[in-house]
Amino acid sequence: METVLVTQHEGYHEITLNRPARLNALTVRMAAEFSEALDAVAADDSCRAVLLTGAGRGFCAGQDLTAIVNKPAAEIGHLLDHYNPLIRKLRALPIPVVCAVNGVAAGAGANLALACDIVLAAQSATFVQAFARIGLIPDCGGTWFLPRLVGSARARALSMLADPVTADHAAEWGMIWRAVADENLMAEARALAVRLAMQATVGLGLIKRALEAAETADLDSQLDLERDLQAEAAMTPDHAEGLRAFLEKRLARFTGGKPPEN
Ligand code: LHQ
Repeated sequence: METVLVTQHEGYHEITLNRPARLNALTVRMAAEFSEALDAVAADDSCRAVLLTGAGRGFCAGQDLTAIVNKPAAEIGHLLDHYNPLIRKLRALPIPVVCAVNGVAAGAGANLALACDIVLAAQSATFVQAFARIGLIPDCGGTWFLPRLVGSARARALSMLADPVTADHAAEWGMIWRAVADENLMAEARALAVRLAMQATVGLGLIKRALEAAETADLDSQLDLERDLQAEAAMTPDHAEGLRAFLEKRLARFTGGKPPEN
């Protein structure tokens, strides 16, 4: 792979968008390679978290605009058939995805970051819903993520004005988890990925499922879902280990193992 780099660390895969000269702007090829990297994550039982970042000074500048200038307008929307599966895969992965936003995240690049479970950003990074500047609308889930994360008033202004938001501001608004000093970003993001990879993996996947469902569910059905997923979580060896560790007053040693088959 060329436009995406994958480094396999103990417990997690680090995926790096790799077109630094274009601030990692997205192309159809990059989407295909990213998708392949996510399939490899899903196929690797020892992979218990993902860390996504960008090479060079940017995270991702969204769609590569040089690749669409000569495209017939009628084909532009279809480009999302290449990007939407990435958003769906990130949300459906049963393990946590950490995003380290190392620099500007613009257009689809901003929303790719927002699709991740825990987003850290370097203090010098900015988030720009750049679409309105070129007469387009937020995509890659932007119209779904933004109002949920920052509320309707901010979502509307950010989408229509396309003003950059600093990492500190994004954290203050709840758009991301935390802004960190530039020089600490990767160390903090890797420490977070390691920490998550050592947790009760099946349980974390079930938390992800429950929170995703909650975005569109009513309380009644969410209570039922929590009951069902809790029953699944309770069957995992990591739940038993967590309880034992509590009673023995020691740190738990989670394996991420699945519940025994009936
Ligand atoms: C780029 C890009 C870029 C190509 C910087 N493409 N080269 C739309 C259509 C269809 C379906 C799929 O989905 C989408 C969704 C979208 O994502 S639409 C939104 C696309 N993105 C943008 O409109 C952002 C365009 N970029 C910018 O506004 C600026 O580059 C930002 C604010 C990201 C960064 O500004 P600076 O830090 O000043 O960097 P720069 O502008 O100097 O960029 C560095 C290089 O990267 C430069 O190339 P050069 O050869 O001059 O050094 C840029 O042309 C190139 N680049 N974004 N999206």
